[in-house]
Amino acid sequence: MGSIPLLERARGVTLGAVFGDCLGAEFEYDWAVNPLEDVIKYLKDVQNRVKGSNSEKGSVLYTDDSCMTFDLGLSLVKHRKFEANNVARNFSETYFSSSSQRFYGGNVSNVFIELKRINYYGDVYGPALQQFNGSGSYGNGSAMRVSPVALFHHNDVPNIVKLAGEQSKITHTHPLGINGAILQALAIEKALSADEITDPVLFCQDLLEQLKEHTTVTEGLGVYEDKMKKVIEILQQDELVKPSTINTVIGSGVSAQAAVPAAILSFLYCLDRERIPLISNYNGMLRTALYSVSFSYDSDTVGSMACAIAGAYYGEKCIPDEWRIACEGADAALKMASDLIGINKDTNNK
Ligand code: R7I
Ligand code: MG
Ligand code: MG
Repeated sequence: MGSIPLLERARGVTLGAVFGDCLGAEFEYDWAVNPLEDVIKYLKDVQNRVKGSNSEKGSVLYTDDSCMTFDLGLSLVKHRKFEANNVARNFSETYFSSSSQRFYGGNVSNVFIELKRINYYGDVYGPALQQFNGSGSYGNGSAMRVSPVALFHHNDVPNIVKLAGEQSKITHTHPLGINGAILQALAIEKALSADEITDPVLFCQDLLEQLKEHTTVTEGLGVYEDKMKKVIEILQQDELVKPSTINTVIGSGVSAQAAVPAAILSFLYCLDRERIPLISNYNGMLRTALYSVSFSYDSDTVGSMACAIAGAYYGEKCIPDEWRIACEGADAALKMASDLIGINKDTNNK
């Protein structure tokens, strides 16, 4: 994969994030008898629809995952640095202008209401601290939107970790929420920097080591240690691991400690083309997308995070043209990646 240019891979990250969200939104909490077959059918149906029509551009809508990714990424592009108050404003204003169609998390709206009340002024980290009687949210909402951080600070792991954590704290202050966002950002960065991943187990071990080395939030790290151990056990199994097993062993629901490891597993599990015979004729990006979405709990979010990691490795061209046309926000996502990588290059050249 080393031959794929950085820009193509960076654009694969943001397009992947939107693609996984759009594909997965159809299957959120949709328990089917044959989930993988259903996702394959939907993937093809949309492709056929686009081929037969000129009016399908942007017809598959994204959800809060992409809303918040744009809110964060476009603020980084505009200010060329992290401005917490501006990011808080973007999160909240987008929510109030579109919440009913975007399926935001159940409790995060309280943060947006309070941020609006203080007019995004002063301590914008305060409202999130009040969530869940003061323990903060461990929802996956701060991990699902983190991909711009890996592009903005590409090649700079300490700053990726710092910014992934800071942006989390605007809405998610629970240690599991913060470390989930950091782990997801590190996974994207690692995939973006990898020539060829020949040892998925080592990839997992390195990721966990990076998280432990760089995070300043040590509480609850054991939860991620346990989860990543389970991811490794699944990667080491010879027999096919069904989506239902992932749901039991790792989880794929709304918590960061389920969704982030599930996304990482999806990408790594599908590196081997032959592993899941039903999808062995698809490219690595699509294998990841189909498998991650088939877990069918928080499928838009697991799909979005898995495809952001896969996009970093395989690049933007692995996403079919028809889906690039169908996904709402695809062009904006590609432009955002180009802008973020441009800033990253400028910063590194200084
Ligand atoms: O994390 P968040 O932004 O939600 C993101 C998810 C993604 O799947 C999106 O696609 C969207 O569908 O929602 O929103 P939060 O409201 O902070 O957290 C989501 C849910 O996680 C909450 O509604 C709770 O059910 C659960 N949760 C908790 N439950 C108990 N105790 C999060 N933190 C806690 C907690 O501390
Ligand atoms: Mg969503
Ligand atoms: Mg979701």
